[in-house]
Formats: sequence, C-alpha cells, structure tokens
Amino acid sequence: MFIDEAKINIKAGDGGNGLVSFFYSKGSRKKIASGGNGGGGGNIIIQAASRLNTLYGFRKKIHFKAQNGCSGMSNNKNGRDGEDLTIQVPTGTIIKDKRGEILADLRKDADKTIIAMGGIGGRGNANFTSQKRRFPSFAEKGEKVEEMWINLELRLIADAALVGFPNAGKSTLISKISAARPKIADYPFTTIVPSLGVVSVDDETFIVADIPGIIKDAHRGTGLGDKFLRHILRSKVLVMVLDGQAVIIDKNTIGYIDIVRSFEILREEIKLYDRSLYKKDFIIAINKIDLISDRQVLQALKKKLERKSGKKAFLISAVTGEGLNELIWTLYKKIEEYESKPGDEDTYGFEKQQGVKIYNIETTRLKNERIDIERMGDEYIVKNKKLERIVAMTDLDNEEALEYLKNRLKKMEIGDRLKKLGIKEGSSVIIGDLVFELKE
Ligand SMILES: Nc1nc2c(ncn2[C@@H]2O[C@H](COP(=O)(O)OP(=O)(O)OP(=O)(O)O)[C@@H](O)[C@H]2O)c(=O)[nH]1
Ligand SMILES: [Mg+2]
Repeated sequence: MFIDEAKINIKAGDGGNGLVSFFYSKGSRKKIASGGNGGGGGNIIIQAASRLNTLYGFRKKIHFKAQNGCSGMSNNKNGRDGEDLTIQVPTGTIIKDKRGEILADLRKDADKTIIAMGGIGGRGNANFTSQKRRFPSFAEKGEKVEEMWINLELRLIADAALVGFPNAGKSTLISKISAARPKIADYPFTTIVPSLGVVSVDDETFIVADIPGIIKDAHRGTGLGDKFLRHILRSKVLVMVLDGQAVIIDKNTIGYIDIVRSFEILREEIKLYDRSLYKKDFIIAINKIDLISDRQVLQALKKKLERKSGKKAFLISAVTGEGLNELIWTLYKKIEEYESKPGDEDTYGFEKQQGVKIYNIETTRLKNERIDIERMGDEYIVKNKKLERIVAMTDLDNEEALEYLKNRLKKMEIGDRLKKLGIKEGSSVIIGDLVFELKE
C-alpha cells in the first residue's frame, strides 16, 4: 500500500548513571574512589533506502526508542553505550518537526541523519576526587532525553514524470518503456497511487514516475485532487501526456473537446499547484495515434501545440510503441542537460518553503547559549539548556553533590550573570529541579 505521510514518536536513549564506588587496596587498606561513568544513550538515526517506496510500515509501528546507556560499574569500568536505532525510510523522505519545520531531507539512497541524540552518561565518583575531596560520595546521573513526534513526508525521486488527464495512457506508457506494471484500464482514475519505473537507454537508466490523472479544478480537490503532484516536484522534466482522441473528463461530463484546450487546463492546474513545477522543463506526448488515421490532422495538432508551448511535441502510441524511442532519447538528453546545469540539483521544489535546514548534530550541541529568565512572583526561573542539563545530572539529594554543583555554578560565574540580568541577592532562583537563594 502506498502511503506518503506518517507521524512517528521517537526517543533517543538516556545516558547511564555514574556509579559511587570505592576500591580498597588489599595491603594498605587504602580507599580509592572507583565508580565508573555511565554509557551514552543511543541515537535515533533515520536513513534513506531506495528499496523502500512507501511509508506504510509506519501505520503499524509508530514508537521508536533507542537503547539507554548502562550505568557505570565498580573498578572504574564504564557502562556500555546504548545502541543507536536506525529507522529506514524511502529515499525522498522529508522529516519535519511537529510545527512543520524541515529537519532533514533524505534525497539520496543511504543518506542519513541523527534526528535525536542520546543523552550523555553521568560521571562516576572517581571523577570527583580532588585534594580537598578525597572520597567523593556522589556521582552524576545520566542525561535524560525527551521523546518527540516527527512527521515523515515522502516525495518520490524520479527524473521524469508523466502528467495528464485520466485515461490519457500514462500507465500504458510507463509499462511499455519500463518494467513497471501499474494497473491499466479503460476508465478514468485507474491509477490511484504513484509508481516508478526504470527506463534503459544504452547503458544508462533514468526513473520515470506515473501518477494519478489530474483534471480541471484538481487544485480544488476535484477528481483525486492535486496532492500527487508533490511527487513530481523534484523531477527534472515533465511529459504532458495527451489523449490523441481528445477525451476529457470535465467534472461530470465526458465529451470530446479540443486537445489544445486540455493541454492548457493541465498547465493551469500545475501552475495553481506550484510555480516551480510550472516552470519545469517539459515535452508533450500526443498518445493513441494508432487510433487516428488522419495523419495530417495529427501533424497540424503537433505544430499547434508546439507553437503554443514553445516545447517539442511527439506523436506516440503507447500500445504499438510508435514514437517511443525518440521520446525516450529526448527525455534522456533533457535529464543529462539538467544534471550538467550547476546548482540546479538542489532546488527543493516548493517555492513556498525556502531554506531547507539540514539537521546537524553541531547545532544541537550545547553551546554557551543565552540565559533566559522568567519571573514568577518572587521567584526567577532560569532557562538555559546547559544549566538545566547540569542540574538534571546532579543528585540533588546528596549534600556533597550539591556542594560540587554550587562550586561549578560559581566557577561559571552564574551568580554574576544573574545579577547583571536584574536578579537581586536574596531572591529565589530556579534551575530545573534546583531551587536556591541567590547570595553573594
Ligand atoms: N489504442 C490505444 N489505446 C491506448 C493507448 N495508450 C493507452 N490506451 C488505452 O487507454 C486506456 C487508459 O490507459 P491508462 O494507461 O490506464 O491511462 P492513464 O493515463 O494511466 O489513466 P489514469 O490512471 O486513470 O490516470 C486503456 O484502455 C489503454 O489500453 C494507445 O497508445 N493506443
Ligand atoms: Mg494510470
């Protein structure tokens, strides 16, 4: 089943806790802190796989969780890192956060991205030994990471796409020029999901997409609507497939009307859907010419369409194969031409959504971000990822750990920064689960 949208819930692994442990050396009875570090949590990775062509699997499974890191062990042994979890999606899948912002765009086979990073492991007590603190009785807790919902959206990756009214012969054409075997029938809307076919030219190949037919007012949802056009946004060239018999399905009426008019309606619907799709290079294929005995009429039609569009028109029969060789070669050359044009490969398709942000681990690393402060009555809530993380990894029930935290915050000159931001001495400050009074 072809499904091109899915919503899934992901959770990277939590970091493992650091351990509090002591080692007593046999002879001297010396006590040494020896608690190991917790392992890091596994990442959630999403990877494109060309063998997949639907998001159907995400109907059944929507929760994905990577392994947590293991706790630190005695004798300075560190806990094992949690294993990463790789989720495979079809090539051409775009990943968006729940607000619809694009996090990643996996457009090539095997492209992958870390979509959620595992928590870092807590340090064991062995790390906190110092001159003054010879027997640290505390360790850090592993970092807990949050789950999140993300949206997957598939856009098929094809080099050329067949666009036309229902019954024009698109599926017949793709089945003739490739090994694709979509359903073909003598009624409109036979095709209800897109399919891809690989076309061979000499030793090279290119990919063609067959999508459901579109009709007048498709942009208003008439027929199957225009939503399938998203799958051809990234194709390099379009083939406008026209029914040589000029049969057009206009809402409820089925009648023979001018083929040039049907071409115009097609272009109009594409334009209403997306400007960049409208501007894409295309050729015209007038199909079913085996049914038309009057070749003069066909030639006149071809000329008229070419004049009107400024593009090449081909007279073909998807059934007999007439004209298909030339059509394929022209497509092949156009695709090559497109690929040799610098820079164009990265056009995203949707003009409305410019600036694709490729998710990058670096951007999620905790930097020295701005500290935001929210006032709630007499209390000030400090919002800063790095500080919140330090607090979250501290065992707040442990006096010594608290002391260590206090020193750390002092070293980071947090008190001074808070005062600069207008918090007065004696006020209550909240960072995560930690509440304290701002003192000198
Ligand atoms: N005589 C003749 N019939 C054709 C030709 N191409 C397609 N047909 C017939 O036209 C009808 C529609 O063909 P399809 O390939 O299903 O048309 P389609 O464009 O995929 O239609 P939708 O999937 O509904 O959008 C079928 O009965 C085909 O056999 C052709 O070149 N010559
Ligand atoms: Mg079809």
